[in-house]
Amino acid sequence: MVNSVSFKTTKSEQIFTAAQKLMPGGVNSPVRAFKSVGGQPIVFDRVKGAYIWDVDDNKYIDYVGSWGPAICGHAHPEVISALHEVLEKGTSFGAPCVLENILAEMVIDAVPSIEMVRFVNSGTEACLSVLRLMRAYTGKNKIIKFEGCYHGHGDMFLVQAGSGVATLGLPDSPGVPKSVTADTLNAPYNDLEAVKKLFADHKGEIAGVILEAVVGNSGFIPPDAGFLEGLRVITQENDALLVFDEVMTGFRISYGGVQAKFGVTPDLTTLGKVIGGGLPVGAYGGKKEIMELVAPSGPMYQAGTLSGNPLAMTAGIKTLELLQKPGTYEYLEKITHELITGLLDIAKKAGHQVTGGNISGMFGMFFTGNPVHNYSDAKQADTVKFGRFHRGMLERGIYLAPSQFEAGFTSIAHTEDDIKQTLAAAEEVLNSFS
Ligand code: HOZ
Repeated sequence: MVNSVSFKTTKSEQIFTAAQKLMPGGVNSPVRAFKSVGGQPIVFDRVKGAYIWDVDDNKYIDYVGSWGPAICGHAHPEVISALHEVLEKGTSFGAPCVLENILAEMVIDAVPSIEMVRFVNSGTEACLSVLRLMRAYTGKNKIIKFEGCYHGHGDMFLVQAGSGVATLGLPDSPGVPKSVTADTLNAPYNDLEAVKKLFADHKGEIAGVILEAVVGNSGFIPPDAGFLEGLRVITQENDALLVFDEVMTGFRISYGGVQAKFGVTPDLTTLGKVIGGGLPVGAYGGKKEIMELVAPSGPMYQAGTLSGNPLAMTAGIKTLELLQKPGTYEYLEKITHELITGLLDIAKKAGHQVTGGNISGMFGMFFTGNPVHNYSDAKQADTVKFGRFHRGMLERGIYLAPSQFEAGFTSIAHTEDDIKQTLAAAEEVLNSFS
């Protein structure tokens, strides 16, 4: 493990300097560029279990987990060995394979709302497709989303979005015509009255409501008691669909996602991350009656050359098999709760105003003393302090998401000792600034 004195990132710096001439901002996805926390991003070389090593051979305890997929720990031996076996048969068929049936059955068995599923290649693709389906099924165009929720980079969703848009403090993106977002209505998360008002103001025009049922893209924000239940009632009363974007939370908050944990069943669900076990994947699914509108069963068109890819299906199947072992979610809850309560306690004792929490292996801490119920509350957090915290932890071998507006993730590979080491590092860092 590195310490703040021995921390050297010479090779990372060289590679990232070269990358900046080759790719916009030197990266292929904005948040990882470290823009909001300062310093240069670390260039990584390899991963294993709860750890990640950079090109200078510094080892870090990893709480990003490839932004969620690595719930069993990176490069789990069973996932790697299953991949080797399938790799020998080739990398892509562009045609049906039995692995799709296996993963589809596992998803349908686990996720209460899903009776039929379509695999795609990313969470963004899943959300774009589900949006088309919401409109195709209801014959209505408007949708309600929530400020600070992120549903990928589709045009229609880039209005007061979370994740990189929030991290970089960007306005709604240039290149998205106003006409395309004219049907996107935004409400504050956890605000049922605002949702009721939108339905009243746009009577008969709203196809449905889409949300991160537990938010991870404005930092970690759980639903208030009754919020998800309230949305279920309001959408039913207005002949509108309820859609849970569980790209981040599916198979993480519980095996059946937020919907199984909170007992609220949406009409449609999007998935990604965990179900690909670290390979590119996404999925959308829901009631059979709705899903049968998708081509070639029905007229709503959506397609993909690499969809149902055998390697992605294999990594997904193995990952879900591993998650089915008894005690998985209890363990994730235990270590993640220890981590977040420890961090909050240390921060408060060091004189910082903080708030935060976790559900299962998803967590977050904001540098504000006020409760955070929505994106406006999250924006009150002190991002300069977060930047100092992030840098100090990095220099001590702890890799946290480089943004105040991203949730953190643990895995079943994280040990009690990893948590202790993380808290020891936090003790030093949080007492090093006021
Ligand atoms: N949108 C993801 C975070 N919520 C991925 C960010 C990245 O890979 O840089």
